[in-house]
Amino acid sequence: MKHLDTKSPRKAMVREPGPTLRYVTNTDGGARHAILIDPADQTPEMAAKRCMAAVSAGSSMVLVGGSTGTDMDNVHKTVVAIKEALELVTWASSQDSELDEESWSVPIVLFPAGAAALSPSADGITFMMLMNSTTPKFLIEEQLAGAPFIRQAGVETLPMGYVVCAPGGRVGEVGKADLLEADQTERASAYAMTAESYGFELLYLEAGSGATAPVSEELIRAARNSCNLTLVVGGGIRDGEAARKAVQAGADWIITGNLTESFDDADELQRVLTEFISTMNS
Ligand code: 1GP
Repeated sequence: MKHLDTKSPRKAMVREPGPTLRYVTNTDGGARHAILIDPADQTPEMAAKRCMAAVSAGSSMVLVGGSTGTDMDNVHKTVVAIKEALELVTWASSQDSELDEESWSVPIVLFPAGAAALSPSADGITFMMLMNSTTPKFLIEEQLAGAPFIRQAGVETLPMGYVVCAPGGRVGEVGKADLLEADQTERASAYAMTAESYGFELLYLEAGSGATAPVSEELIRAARNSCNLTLVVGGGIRDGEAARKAVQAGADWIITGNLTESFDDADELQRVLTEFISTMNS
């Protein structure tokens, strides 16, 4: 094998993990919760209000995205509104020794349907391959279309394998996914090994937004035992007990979308999520 000259300019191009990837993959403190905001379902103001409630309840990341109805305009406006709200409270807490500045400083990460729904203002993007899609569109084409914009904007990429499990919902349909059934543990293992071999850092097991049943514990456990990736689980998780089961099976991150969107009142949402996160980690 030919060795690279260490003085070559290529050496300078070796990419170190950025701050968002380091934050997301640091699992020392146990499992964490992230709120998923779909810009097609709410105004940027309502999104910001829900995020503030979620972060004060202990959520550790904001994902922004949705399978349908998102575009550059609504995604960007939503990211900016959330960012401004969180920055304001981070600044306020830096002026007040009673408040914890760190806990407000959570990343806003794009979770895009494709290259046409991005924002240059996000802290990161789940740069993903929908690994069990049957169409090149979600295996490589959207990624090719989006990469130049992402590089130009300087948005940090979080390399992620994305696997849609039954029932799969809208994302399963749109993504033309060959769904993993609840007992297909060997397939889950193979996807986990493949994701790790590709050099991805995260693996997301998705049951689909609003799924009637979340990803099975068997699939989560099979993936957990087959790789060292940061394991993200979402879709159909409506209460802390379901989240706790996913965490016990090996999930590092629990994502909820619908649960959060069912509350307009910030105080109520904060109460529900505080309880959710406490049960999840019990
Ligand atoms: C969807 O996994 C997420 O991509 C969240 O699903 O809306 O069912 O919480 P829910």
